[in-house]
Amino acid sequence: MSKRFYVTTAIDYVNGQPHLGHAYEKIIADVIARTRRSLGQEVFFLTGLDEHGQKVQQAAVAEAKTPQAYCDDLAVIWKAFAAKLDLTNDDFVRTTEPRHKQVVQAILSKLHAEGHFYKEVYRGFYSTREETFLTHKDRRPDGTFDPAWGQVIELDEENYYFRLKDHQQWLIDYIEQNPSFVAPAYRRNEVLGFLKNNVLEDLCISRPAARLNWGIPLPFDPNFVTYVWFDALSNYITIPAAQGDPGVPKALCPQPTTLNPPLALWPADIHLVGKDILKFHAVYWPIMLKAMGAPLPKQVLAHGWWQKDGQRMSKSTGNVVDPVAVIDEWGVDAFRFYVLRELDIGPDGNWTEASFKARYSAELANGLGNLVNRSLSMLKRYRNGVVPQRSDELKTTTEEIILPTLESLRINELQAALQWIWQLVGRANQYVDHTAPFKLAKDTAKAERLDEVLYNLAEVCRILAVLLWPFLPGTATRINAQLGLPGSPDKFSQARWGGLPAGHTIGTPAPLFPRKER
Ligand code: ME8
Repeated sequence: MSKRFYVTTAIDYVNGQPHLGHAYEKIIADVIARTRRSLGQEVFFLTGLDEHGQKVQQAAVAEAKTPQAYCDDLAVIWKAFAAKLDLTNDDFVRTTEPRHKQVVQAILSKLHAEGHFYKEVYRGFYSTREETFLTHKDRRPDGTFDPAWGQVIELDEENYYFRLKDHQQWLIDYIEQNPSFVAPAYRRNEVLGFLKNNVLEDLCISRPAARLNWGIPLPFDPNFVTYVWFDALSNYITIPAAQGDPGVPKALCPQPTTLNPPLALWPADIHLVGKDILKFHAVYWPIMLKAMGAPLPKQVLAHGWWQKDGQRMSKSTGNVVDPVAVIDEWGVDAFRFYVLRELDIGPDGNWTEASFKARYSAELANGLGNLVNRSLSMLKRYRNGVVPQRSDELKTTTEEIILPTLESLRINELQAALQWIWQLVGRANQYVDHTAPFKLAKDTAKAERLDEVLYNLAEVCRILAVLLWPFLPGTATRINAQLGLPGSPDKFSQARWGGLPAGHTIGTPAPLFPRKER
């Protein structure tokens, strides 16, 4: 039994409709999952919804629904959204599912029994919007709180606390000894800076049921529900635990696995998250896991945030990008391409309609689309669609691109991989211009030369489909079909020069990215 490559995304709050930021994160995870599968690894890709807590409860009340009915209705939309993005997630977790709740309670029982929690009265400030306790350090010089915290109330209540600060030095040492645990490197430095310059507060892991009842009851005290972040972070391990994963401590698995061989997922290979929730994943989560006695994930990979037209996206000002509308108009691959090509994993990005259209036109329609369409159309027209004898004229050029593309993909440099692939698109388009097959076709004495050119172009198209598969799966499959090849080009081992056999008849060429006159 071999461990699968296990990649997760943040689970989204189900208190509204999916937006560009959600889509971006899920697409990155999908490209990573597809890449690993194409490299020949077994993969498990998990995404899902964060359904408990005050925000969801309030949103449900606003729609006069029970929280569960509200979540059930929205879960349909979010699952359809995952399909719309062409995600290949292997599972979809909802934190209201029994399989999740059962393991969260097992975690809480174990940590409670082992003395990781204590009960204490808290007197102080509380942000209802962020469901977070605030301290004097969070106050501005004039004594007020930043409006981003929403309504801040004074609280006086008893809760359970997790002894986080006991593990502070251990975590600093762990991150220093495991440099790839947090990526990119500047995010790791941020986490280390935070840990070295602050004393960790113990984490409040409960909310009194009298104030908030939309949560998982504490198994050892029914007057409290679990703090939503404790509940949500646990999803990464509850799904493996629910299936009896051999990598998860037995005390957390409700029953031994019935799968043969067992599904071995834990520890996760990559937790993909936005920069705003890095502290939860790089500080709270590893300490929670250490207390559970579970191995730590290999990496927390933090991506940046999208703005639109240089401003924060916000429903109230209407400054949002609706991914579904963009996909309906331009196609899912155009959307996937833009977000991955425009923004590397790490920095913040800015969506503008002008740059979306510019990339669509230059790189997709005139770049890739034009190359594939003219290459295959000429093969159809001049050779009746029959692939000529193998020729190796573009072999070295192509191999010089395949290598760094795969290297970039192995280290999750997705933008760099796309840049390499488009170098091949550019060189092949130049090759068409230099060799001018449309002129060669007019001279029967140049038939052999035309054969060479047509072979090289068709073979580059085939290899491009293989390299593009993780990014633009629909387009890659269409290129394959136009080449008359069966199935999807979903194994990088197919990216070897000479795979297209002489005498093979291609399918019907058709534009991949229609030009839009707008
Ligand atoms: O934080 N650009 O959920 P969420 C890029 N439920 N990414 C963005 C973004 C933007 N403009 N806006 C949001 C939560 N995101 C918790 C997570 S995980 C155990 C619990 C990203 O719906 C954000 O950074 O507010 C996060 O990674 C994800 O979308 C879900 O955000």
